[in-house]
Amino acid sequence: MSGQLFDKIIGKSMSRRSFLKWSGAVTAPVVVGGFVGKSQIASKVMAASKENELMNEQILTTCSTINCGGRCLIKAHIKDGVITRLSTDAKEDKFEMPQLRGCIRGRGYRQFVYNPDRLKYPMKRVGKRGEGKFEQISWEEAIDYIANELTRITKQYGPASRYSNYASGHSGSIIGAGNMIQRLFALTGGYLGYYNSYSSAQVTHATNYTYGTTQTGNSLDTLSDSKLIILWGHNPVETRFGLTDYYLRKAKEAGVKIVVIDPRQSDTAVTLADEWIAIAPTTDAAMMDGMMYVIISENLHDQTFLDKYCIGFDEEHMPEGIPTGESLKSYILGDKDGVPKTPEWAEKICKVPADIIRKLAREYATNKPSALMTGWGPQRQAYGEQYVRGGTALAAITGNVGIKGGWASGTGYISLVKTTAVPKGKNPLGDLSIPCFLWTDAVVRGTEMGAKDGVNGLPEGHETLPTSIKAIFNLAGNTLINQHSDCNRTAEILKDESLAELIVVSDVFMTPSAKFADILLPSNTFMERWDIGTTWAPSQHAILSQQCIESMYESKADYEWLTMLAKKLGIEQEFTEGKTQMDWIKWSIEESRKKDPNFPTFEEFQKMGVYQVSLDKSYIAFEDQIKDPANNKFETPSGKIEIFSKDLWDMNDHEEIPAIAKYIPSWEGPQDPLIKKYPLQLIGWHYKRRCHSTFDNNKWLEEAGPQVMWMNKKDAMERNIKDGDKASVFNDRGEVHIPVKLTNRVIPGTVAIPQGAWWAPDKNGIDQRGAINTLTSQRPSPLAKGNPQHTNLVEVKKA
Ligand SMILES: Nc1nc2c(c(=O)[nH]1)N[C@H]1C(S)=C(S)[C@@H](COP(=O)(O)OP(=O)(O)OC[C@H]3O[C@@H](n4cnc5c(=O)[nH]c(N)nc54)[C@H](O)[C@@H]3O)O[C@H]1N2
Ligand SMILES: Nc1nc2c(c(=O)[nH]1)N[C@H]1C(S)=C(S)[C@@H](COP(=O)(O)OP(=O)(O)OC[C@H]3O[C@@H](n4cnc5c(=O)[nH]c(N)nc54)[C@H](O)[C@@H]3O)O[C@H]1N2
Ligand code: SF4
Ligand SMILES: [Mo]
Repeated sequence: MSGQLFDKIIGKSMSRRSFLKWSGAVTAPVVVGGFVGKSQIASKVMAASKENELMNEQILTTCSTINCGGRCLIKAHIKDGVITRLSTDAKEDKFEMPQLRGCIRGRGYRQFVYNPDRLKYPMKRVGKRGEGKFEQISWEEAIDYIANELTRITKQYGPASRYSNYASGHSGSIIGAGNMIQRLFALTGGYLGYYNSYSSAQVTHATNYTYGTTQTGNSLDTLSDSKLIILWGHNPVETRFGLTDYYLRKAKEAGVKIVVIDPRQSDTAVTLADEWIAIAPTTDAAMMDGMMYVIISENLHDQTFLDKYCIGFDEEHMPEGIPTGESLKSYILGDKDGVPKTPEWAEKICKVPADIIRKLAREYATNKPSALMTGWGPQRQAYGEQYVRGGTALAAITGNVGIKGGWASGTGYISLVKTTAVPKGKNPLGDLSIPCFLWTDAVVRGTEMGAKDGVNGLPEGHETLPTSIKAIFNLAGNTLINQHSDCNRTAEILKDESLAELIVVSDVFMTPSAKFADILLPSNTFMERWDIGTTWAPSQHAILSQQCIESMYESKADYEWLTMLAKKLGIEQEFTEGKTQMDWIKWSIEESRKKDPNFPTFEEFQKMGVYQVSLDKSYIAFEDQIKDPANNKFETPSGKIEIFSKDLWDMNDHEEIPAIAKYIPSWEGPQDPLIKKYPLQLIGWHYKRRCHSTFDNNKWLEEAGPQVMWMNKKDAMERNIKDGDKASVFNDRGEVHIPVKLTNRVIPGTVAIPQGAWWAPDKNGIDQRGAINTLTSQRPSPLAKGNPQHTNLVEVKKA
């Protein structure tokens, strides 16, 4: 290896001896970032495991704390302080207590931890913002700089100018980086908070308006009790959603019919579905309206259920003071607007043939119990709220709520294992917060943003935020640019040093966001520290994320350097309460044991690795409300399922925020006149080869899932594009160059780019990697103020 390359890989602060010690851990050609053939990998891995059998290796159970949809048991095989290989859960697989087996991303974790491109020491920007030019500094210098700048900015603009950006790279844990910086802010005057997530803003708001809670999921064992499962814009074979993919497989084995509705024939559609229904993006609510028309006009709805548990289905069950003609039934039948929402009406919009809509509606209404599970892809849309409300309305009018084998639709959250996170503390600025998606606006025009922009908790007498954001802490996230919409606009905002005056980034790699840092800090990874990993949405287990190796290079856990910063600011004791990261883990375990006596002690947890709830008894959302309504009200204002929400009605924006679920033609949807200029709809999806942008730099995973754009053969032929051609994808916001995969797995008129590739603009600003957010919009959805990142119109030509 040349000396120069060696320096690049290890940085200055690591000795050649310690480099050699761990470099043997990964197959050498991969370490240096080169391509390695499959057979070569296989033979190396085999040789390595044979060797390990002969030697004394230590095996530690652990798990990641990235936001990947799952949370699996990983066993790190360690020899001389080096992880030589990984294996996963191999216990007996039982329906009530399944194996927690790692996916392909998890099998590649060593390529994350032992990647030569890791950030190795703290750095300070020397070039212009975003140029990516830095010089090495010491941790002390970094902490001094941050402390001084934070103090100056707080004096000059007040604590509301300090913001911790949404970042999910260290989440599903008890001591996440984002929470810890907010804890530090809270102890030093306060901060501007955020609500929502990039994942589920629209679904969370819409579900709450229907059910008064987001906890609408059943335990997943119940899927095998369904007669029909409709996976609407839901792709758990790639996205996991806890153990959803596992229990769907079990349901399929039990003979349950599965239908997938998606513009793409997703991996779930290929591997689990009996039927794939291709739909035009942004038009799901129209198809749902069409289904409701069939159900109502053929008298297949569950009137008894509606009368007893719901409000707003028909004119006889409306809240007081609402004019006639505003019920769901009136809208569907077209009583007021003269437009019955027939399957034929829907077909023209959503491209699904009317007879298929009719057939699915009948099947869903007459095969009880059935589960209509709405994924979150279609809610990450301009009017995603309507799709969610439509799903819950369908579940309610067919009486599929609160029964085993049914599914209430909506968010689908359920939490059977409760862990206790390190408290963020109380923000002295109270509830002052913005929807996380509007942070770029809060940098540019914070002082103009008020309630209509979704700002919460404004102090009395204030109509708008007291200041724009001036200090951004982006810890364990890539939403500073890559995962936020409209990279080009975001870059312009960040480059302007008169707007945000301090940007601190902590990451493992030089990501597109990291390049915009003023101070860039090297984080260690989950393998190098202690935590507790909790599962995703339907949560059934927690895993002790054990430290397996020492922190590499000069990297630190975010909690460690935040403790240094707290000390500098004179609040170390308040911040740490005298606890190390490990002490907090033990504290959390004791707190969790107070809530759940079955929660293991630290020693038990270390032995077991995982605390998993056995599904001997099913959990069904709203079971009590349905069985005993007199004593169990829904948590909505009316105490019923709100098919019509008076709260929404009172917002007085009936066009964009209707009180019932309605199809609203989307901007940048098929009915937007802009489609003449940009005739193709563009969506993204959460790809199996990445966790968002995490692992984009993993060569092994690129082999498993290359970054290509799906395009229907018909659209490609019209543009003279062949399979593998590089295409230019563009709209008014930007341009992306990406190879094309010709396929009939995507509906004509729609192209699909997997989200999360690292934005790589060339000197003309054209992204060369296939980063979809070059093309997405910062316009929020009306109710939730959520990200509409699957709502885009583009044109494509040969590059
Ligand atoms: N492999 C992997 N798994 C992940 C993640 C990851 O990055 N990688 N991320 C995790 C996180 S944080 C989240 S929030 C979840 C996200 O979970 P989801 O939001 O459910 O995932 P998406 O892939 O965005 O969307 C699901 C499906 O919706 C489809 N879709 C898009 N637009 C429309 C539409 O208008 N109508 C219909 N019917 N379908 C549409 C997409 O083609 C996709 O197949 O995934 C989690 N799991
Ligand atoms: N177009 C489009 N955009 C989307 C989406 C979409 O569907 N379409 N989905 C949205 C969704 S659902 C989400 S949740 C967001 C996710 O967006 P982000 O929250 O930004 O998630 P990642 O892209 O995974 O970035 C996590 C970063 O944390 C770093 N990291 C990993 N471990 C650690 C650690 O221990 N410490 C530190 N300091 N850093 C660490 C990783 O290297 C990575 O750079 O993206 C959103 N953006
Ligand atoms: S990336 Fe997520 S789903 Fe894959 S092994 Fe890790 S925790 Fe499991
Ligand atoms: Mo997400």
